[in-house]
Amino acid sequence: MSNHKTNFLKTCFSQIARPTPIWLMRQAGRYMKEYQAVRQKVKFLELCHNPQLCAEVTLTAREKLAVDAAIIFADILLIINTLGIEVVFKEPGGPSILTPVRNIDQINNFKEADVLNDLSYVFEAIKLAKSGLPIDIPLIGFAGAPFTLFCYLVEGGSSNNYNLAKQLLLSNDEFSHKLLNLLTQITITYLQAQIDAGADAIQLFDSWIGILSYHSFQNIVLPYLQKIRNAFDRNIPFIYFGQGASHLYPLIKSIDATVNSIDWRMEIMPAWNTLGYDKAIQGNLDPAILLSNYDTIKAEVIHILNQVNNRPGFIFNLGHGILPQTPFENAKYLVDLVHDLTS
Ligand code: 1CP
Repeated sequence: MSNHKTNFLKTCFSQIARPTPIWLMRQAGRYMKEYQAVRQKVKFLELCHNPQLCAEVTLTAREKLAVDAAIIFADILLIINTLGIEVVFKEPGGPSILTPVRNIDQINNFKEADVLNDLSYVFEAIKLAKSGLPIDIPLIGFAGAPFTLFCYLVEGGSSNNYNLAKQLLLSNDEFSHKLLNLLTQITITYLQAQIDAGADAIQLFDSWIGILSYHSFQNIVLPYLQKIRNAFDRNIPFIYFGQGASHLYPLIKSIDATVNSIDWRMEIMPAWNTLGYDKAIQGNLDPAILLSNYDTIKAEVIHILNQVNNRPGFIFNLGHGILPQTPFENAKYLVDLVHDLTS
């Protein structure tokens, strides 16, 4: 971690910092014309495998928005290549795994993961992005959480309800624990290598965790999340994002993340109260608000800031990824407004 304590890093540790730091989940993406121009030239996976381009896309989004942190351009599904599983990104349609994983023999036949070597292009991209960032702007590394990766592996892609993944999780202990354990191990190696390459903070994306009941989450998945968290130095901010997970907050609190990143479904203060005021919180503007107009955006931002009421440890963000149809001006307006209102 850089010694230079930036607003973002200070806020992760609940220290006073003004103005309020802001970055936007999925800030490099389709809504930005510079990103579209890169994607005209290369397919998504080619982009991911090209460290120069990943660094460029990371830095451009950071600069154009003037946000307080950059997030390395990559994808949560790249890691499954280390197991010998191929994923393609359809346009449109999203990720697709050619051979979904549904029985234990498949797990036994996975390639032995060589995370450092197989994902070297990500670490290279981190080094390049770091060297291009201003000294006071940190870089966030990230990975998908074990259950969210489990969902994609079992279903073979996106799903409306992840019922198949849930069915296997709840009915086949041997399969589930074998897969979750493996995903946990490679995720720890992956995130540590991102830190070693220069990432100042790490975020774990658990996009589909909200489909689990309190009891299933507690019994089956939570120990893996605790294991990942405990593998990291407490001086590196560890951010956990669970989507649709407000019913799980009493358990998520026990992960002891430095920062809890929350979606837009619940008001921020009751969420913070449950997750613990001693931990920082990140969120939680509904990304759909950015499809409206300046007046509506302003009213929602004021609503959030009024509740937070200058309590230290608040990082402004969206409650989920920015939508591809978002007008760039609206995203920029949001960032400038949060800075203006809190400086
Ligand atoms: O250019 C394109 O058409 C591809 C769209 C795209 C992009 C821009 C995908 C495919 N992935 C990404 C990059 C990405 N993915 C980033 C870096 C960009 C940035 O933040 O600046 C990050 C952090 C992710 C993380 C990610 N990928 C998540 C977790 C966050 C979330 O949105 O919940 C998930 C679930 C994915 C899987 C994935 N990859 C791509 C898509 C369209 C999806 C979502 C599919 C689905 O909804 O199931």
